[in-house]
Amino acid sequence: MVNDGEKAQVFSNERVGGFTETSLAWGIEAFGRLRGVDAADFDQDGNFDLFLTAEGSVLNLLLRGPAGTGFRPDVFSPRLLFAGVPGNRFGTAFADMDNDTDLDILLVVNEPGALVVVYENTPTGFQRARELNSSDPNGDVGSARALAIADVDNDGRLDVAVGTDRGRILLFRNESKETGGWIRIVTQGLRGNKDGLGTKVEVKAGKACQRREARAASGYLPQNSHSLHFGLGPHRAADYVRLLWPGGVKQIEMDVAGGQTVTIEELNRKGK
Ligand SMILES: [Ca+2]
Ligand SMILES: [Ca+2]
Ligand SMILES: [Ca+2]
Ligand SMILES: [Ca+2]
Repeated sequence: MVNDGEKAQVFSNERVGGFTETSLAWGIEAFGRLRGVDAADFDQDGNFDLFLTAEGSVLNLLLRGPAGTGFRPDVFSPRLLFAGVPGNRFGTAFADMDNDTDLDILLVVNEPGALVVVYENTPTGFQRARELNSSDPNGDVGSARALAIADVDNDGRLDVAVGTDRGRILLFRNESKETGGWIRIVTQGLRGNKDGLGTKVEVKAGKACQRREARAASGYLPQNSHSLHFGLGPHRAADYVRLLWPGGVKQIEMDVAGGQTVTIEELNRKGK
């Protein structure tokens, strides 16, 4: 959890109805003045990683997921860490914008000529790939704050909505020419958790094995589309989709065709 302009906190689910603060154990307590956060497994090693936006002269942070002892800074993407006008960085999201099976990073920067920048995930770190800016002829739309991801025109390419401090909502449609296959998963839980929030979803296609988690919100104030979007690169189907529901139920669907949104209902193990 990020508290606007303060330190981030980590709370561990004790599975007995309570949470304990464990910021110290995960090495998070050292980083102050943060604004936005997203968690995803960008390097596909099975551990969730964090990207945090910061205010003032504090650098943005890319932290690789816990390998036993806590999060550790990633040093391979210096331009991403320095990105944005100091004091004016807010929303962020991990998303596969080019459907090549790796997660890219979107970041509110509020630089002259760019409200948002897309950083592409490459073998040598995150590289600045493109800027999103308003083309509004009526002038200044304000400073970007929240950023949300959804495929609003359902063409398989993720689009971006941006909210500004003047109450404007800007929509940027993704019209990238060369994008790979894709599949989108909607989790539908049984009983109390109808949206299946907290479900871990793994999609395997060729060599790429991607993991996501069904969530309600992340970034800075927004809520992304609830569906989980996976780029498939050259593949047109997933070899399998594996789910771990919050209640512990495991489920696997084999050979799921891509190019579509697939709603997966939680298996009813109790038969009622
Ligand atoms: Ca990771
Ligand atoms: Ca990508
Ligand atoms: Ca890439
Ligand atoms: Ca789209």
